[in-house]
Amino acid sequence: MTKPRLYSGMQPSADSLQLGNYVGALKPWKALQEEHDAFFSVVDLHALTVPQDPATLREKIRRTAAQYIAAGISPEKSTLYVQSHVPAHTELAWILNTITGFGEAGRMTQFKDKSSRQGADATSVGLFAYPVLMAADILLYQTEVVPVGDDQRQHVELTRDLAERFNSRFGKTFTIPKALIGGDDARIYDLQNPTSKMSKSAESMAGVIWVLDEPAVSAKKIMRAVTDDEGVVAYDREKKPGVSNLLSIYSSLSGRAIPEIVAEYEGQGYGSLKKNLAELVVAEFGPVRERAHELMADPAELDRLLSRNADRANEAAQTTLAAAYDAVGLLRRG
Ligand code: AQP
Repeated sequence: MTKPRLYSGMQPSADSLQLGNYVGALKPWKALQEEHDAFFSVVDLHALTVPQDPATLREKIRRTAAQYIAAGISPEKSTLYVQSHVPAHTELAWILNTITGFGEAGRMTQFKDKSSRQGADATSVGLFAYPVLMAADILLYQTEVVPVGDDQRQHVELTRDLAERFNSRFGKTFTIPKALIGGDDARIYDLQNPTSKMSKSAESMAGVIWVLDEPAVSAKKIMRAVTDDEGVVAYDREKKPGVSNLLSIYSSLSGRAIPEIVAEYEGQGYGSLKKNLAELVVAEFGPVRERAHELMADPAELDRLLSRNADRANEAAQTTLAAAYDAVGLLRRG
């Protein structure tokens, strides 16, 4: 029996991925690749929707790919490639742009958030069209399952709407994908600002745990995480966002349920919870960091591996792109 097709990606927008990317994406991807025909992309074209430094972007793309592999994404079991190596992404995005309403794209909350933070002058058409490129990413592979964080739910809904619209106007061309959204526990918040999600582009790095951080640096950040004055280890997102976030991280890395962890730390202050969590993070990321550095030490081999995977992705993508071009009535090259 063929495995269901799965697609997901991450932006190479920093030197290292952060703990939220690891818990919310990489860890579930690793498990999902066993039961799916998975495509995992380093979505470099998406990263260009906000300013990037050309001198460092190339390196960030390699580093992101290396971290995928180091965290357990297998380039043999899965197709692990760089988005810009498969031109069909932007070609299909153009077709989808022509069936996307201006108002519809303008309602995307991520666009509204990012554009209001940046101001109108710094906001590009690329940022506006980001969700349409994401729809193309997904639809190109006849994807059934899209594992993403809750913040991406609206974009997958738009993808479904565009696929249904295209199929009803031009005939069945695309599979209608479904989002696979992690639970609330899978969302990780900034350690210094525990009501904002942990993010690669956070204003301050003090509350962000990087996968490639030195162990002592990660441990220090955890020991300094914002909590509250109560001194009671309990899970309550509203009243105790800092402690609840530490518990979520603990639970997702240890695989243990939150109530069990709460019971273990009953009657103890936050110190021992933080100390043990720091040890967990260091133990989890140590081997990932080591493997990522090994891979990054041989960029030529990493590039070859990405190129082989891009060939596989190109093959699958070309079939869908040709079908979409035919459906809208473009002339095939003779
Ligand atoms: N804090 C988080 N908790 C859980 N999951 C998270 N993800 C990101 N942050 C958290 C998940 O990581 C995947 C890749 O995200 P992305 O790189 O495409 O962009 P993002 O979601 O915007 O992540 P960042 O780190 O905040 O990047 P920047 O700063 O570049 O925008 C997604 O599946 C996401 O849900």
